[in-house]
Amino acid sequence: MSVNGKRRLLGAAAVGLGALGAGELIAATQGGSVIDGFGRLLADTAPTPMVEAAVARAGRYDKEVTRAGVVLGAVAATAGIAALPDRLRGLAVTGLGAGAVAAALRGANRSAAGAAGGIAAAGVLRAGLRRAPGGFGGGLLWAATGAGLLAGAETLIRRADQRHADRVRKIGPMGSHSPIPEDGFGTEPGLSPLITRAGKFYVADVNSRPPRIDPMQWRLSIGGKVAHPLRLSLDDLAEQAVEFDAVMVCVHNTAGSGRAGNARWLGVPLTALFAHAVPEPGATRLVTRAVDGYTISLPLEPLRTGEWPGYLVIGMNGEPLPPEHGFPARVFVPGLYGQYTGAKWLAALELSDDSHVDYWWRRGWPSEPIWVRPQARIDVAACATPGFGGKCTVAGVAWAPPQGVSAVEIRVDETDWLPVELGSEIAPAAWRRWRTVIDLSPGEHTIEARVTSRSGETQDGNVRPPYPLGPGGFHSVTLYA
Ligand SMILES: Nc1nc2c(c(=O)[nH]1)N[C@H]1C(S)=C(S)[C@@H](COP(=O)(O)O)O[C@H]1N2
Ligand SMILES: [Mo]
Repeated sequence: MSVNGKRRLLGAAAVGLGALGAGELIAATQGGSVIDGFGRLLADTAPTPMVEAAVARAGRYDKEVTRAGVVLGAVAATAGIAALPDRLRGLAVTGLGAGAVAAALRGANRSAAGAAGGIAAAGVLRAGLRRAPGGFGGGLLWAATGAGLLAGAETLIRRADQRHADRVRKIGPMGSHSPIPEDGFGTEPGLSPLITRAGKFYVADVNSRPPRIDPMQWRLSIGGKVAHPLRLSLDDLAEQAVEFDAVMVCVHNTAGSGRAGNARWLGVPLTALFAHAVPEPGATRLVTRAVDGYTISLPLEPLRTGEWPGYLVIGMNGEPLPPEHGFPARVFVPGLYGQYTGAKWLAALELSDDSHVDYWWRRGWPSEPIWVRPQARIDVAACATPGFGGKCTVAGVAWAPPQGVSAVEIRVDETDWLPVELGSEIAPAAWRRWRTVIDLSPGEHTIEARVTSRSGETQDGNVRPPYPLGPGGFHSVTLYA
């Protein structure tokens, strides 16, 4: 490519950054976001193998990586447009602009006003590309302005999210003031607390940022194939809520990773809701519908009878659900993986027949809910005098919801499995802490852990990827004794 050609592409890329910055800032003033919308578009349309690879690599930074990917993608797309023949360029700019508007309407905080950001981005893009960017200095100015506008937009969005989170917290305590549960282990450096604080609890969803739902306006509608449709406020729900302890696990939680958390939840038993709404004959599925257009559906019968105890959850660890964990309400059936257990940010519960098609099914995941595969995680593996061998502490958490954990064992260098001490069980569906002290010879050792559930199932060591039935394999760490 000629020097001029390269310069033109770089100049166009700079214009792209400027246009995106302008659009994002305008969208942010209207409560929306072009970038989050494009991120959601990506999550909704990327082929499943690509999503799986991205989740595996990005880990807990998946949202940041998605947003950065959108910015890079927009910049690359503008450079690509500049390389097009003149007659196609106008068309491509219009296409990208339309994409930006569609994206702004798609984000978790979909706002019609936010679409103004998309329109602005398209306008700036068109004008900027028409006038050949004025050489190196001009390109730099576009890029710097774009970066500045993006930073401004990010600040506005963060402030709005913070204000919303503060408002949610001010709703006040949710649940009894029952003391924090104890398992007899106290605190141990490096060992997960029995209850995962909201700020430490993993966040997994298809959005870049949580929707901001106004607690005063919000009502949950329970409808579809029911004899008595209901519309309930947060206060109505709080009256009937009970507390329960349970671990929530993402299907992407491979051995040893942190996509699992244990909390004291507050929720209305689904059996009580169904008793009020009265399902009609022909209702076979409970569709949990979120404000962001996401749905998860569950078979109705086991939930109606209580065979699977499910809850409409409104509180977490004594507080309202934080925005990122689904404020104002979510459905949770302990023992089912997060992506099957019910939607966060509920708009409606709908009883339907089998014709409903779920978000994940379209993406190739099984339609039957997947139960959490029992797993033991090693949080601590440390020796008193590294280099000299001797006493080493190994500790962690294990879960087997909903039946509960009956035993955890570890093994050193693939020798015999050894039992460990268990903390007391606060609830079968919750995680259980474990620890042991072993004597090791000086040098490097491999430690593995496995759990046995109360139903008698012992974790096997077969390594499986999360897709399509949940991950498998032992958590294994290397310890220098
Ligand atoms: N509305 C909505 N609900 C959702 C999701 C989502 O993307 N959108 N993701 C599900 C998945 S995959 C998981 S693992 C859990 C995660 O809940 P958490 O973020 O509170 O840990 O929420 C579930 N509920
Ligand atoms: Mo998940």
